Amino acid sequence: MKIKEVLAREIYDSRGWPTVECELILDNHVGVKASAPSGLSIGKHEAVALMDKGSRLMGHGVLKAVENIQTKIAPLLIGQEPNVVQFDTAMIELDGTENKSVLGANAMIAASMAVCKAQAVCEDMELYELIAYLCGFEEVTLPGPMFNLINGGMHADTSLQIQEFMIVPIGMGSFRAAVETGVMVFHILKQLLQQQGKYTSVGDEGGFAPNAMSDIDALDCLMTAIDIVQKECNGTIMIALDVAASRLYDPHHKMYNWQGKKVLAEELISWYEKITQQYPIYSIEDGLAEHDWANWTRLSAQFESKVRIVGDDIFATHSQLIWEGIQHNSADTVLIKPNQVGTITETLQAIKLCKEHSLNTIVSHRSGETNDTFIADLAIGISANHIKAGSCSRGERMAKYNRILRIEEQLLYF
Ligand code: 2PG
Ligand code: MG
Repeated sequence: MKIKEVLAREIYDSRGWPTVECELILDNHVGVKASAPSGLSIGKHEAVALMDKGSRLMGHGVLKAVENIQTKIAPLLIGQEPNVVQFDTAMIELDGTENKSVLGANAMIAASMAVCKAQAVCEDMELYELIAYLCGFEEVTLPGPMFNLINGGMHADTSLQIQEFMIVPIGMGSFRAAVETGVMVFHILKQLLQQQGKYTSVGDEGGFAPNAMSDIDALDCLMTAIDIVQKECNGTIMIALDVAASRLYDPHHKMYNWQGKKVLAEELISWYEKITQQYPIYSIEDGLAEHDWANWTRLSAQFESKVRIVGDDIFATHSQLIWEGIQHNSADTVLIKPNQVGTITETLQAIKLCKEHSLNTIVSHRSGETNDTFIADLAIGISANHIKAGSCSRGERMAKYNRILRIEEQLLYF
């Protein structure tokens, strides 16, 4: 089956900003669509999304990226059998830059995901099956969910410095049971916040965005909710944090702006040490800034085998940076966000590198999302350790978890 038509358009994401959607129509008239998510705490190594600038939509329009699909990327596809590896290779060459700034990473990732979906249709496979096949994996396992129940940092108007307070249900027996646990903690947490007179409106990723709370207050409140639900479930509920510390870093003084003071990396690490003694901390993501490589090694050594140290901005899903991280023992876990690198083929290369070096993987959404559920299939296809797709609310977050629930059913009964 060949690609007959390539369409691209501007659609709107969960924050109401424009993003790129690519649609491919095959010979048999079957169509597939894919859309680019967008981040807010963006790493400096991330592939660059092309924005129109100017006054329309406050400069956030993506019509140039849309046009790039229509005029430059489409000729690579029309009349071809969909083959994501061949296509990505040609598209990377056509772009010709390190950071995907000519075609735009938003155009490229939307096209790359769409081709991957079209290839799955042509091969008569589920998307996660094709992804497993492309990686050479014979079996798949479901990821464990990480639910971001309290939103801070750049994702909400709160005074919380930590960007994400997540819960990680472990050993629940199934993905469904893990979701049930997450949902229960979410609803109990809402009641607790209401009792304390806090706002229960939600931030960008569907987690609560409570007013007048310190990071420790948030941890305490989350812990109370966890304790209540923990009594009713079989496994263990732990906490994962995304500090998104690049945003707290002052490169000039090599210090962090932390809780009203300027502190050294050592002091931040001591704070992490203290909280891991008080709370069941499973992992710490971006505990240090992307510029602070030397201290990442120190952080990892300090928490080795106690708490997972997760690299997001520092690796930006780039194999080269992950390789450097392996050399320096910077982290034991890598966050995987396809739009950070700009194509699915490069994302799968980064994942293979992680697997070869026994690094854990967490497939992640972005704070600006659409209803595209590609990352759910990606997390299963690569047997990621975890998926983080937001809280237990907001349709664009739940769409990912619901897709995994459906696949879990398929894997159990077929
Ligand atoms: C992160 C992500 C997703 P953003 O930092 O891990 O939660 O946020 O998409 O804003 O970079
Ligand atoms: Mg992060």
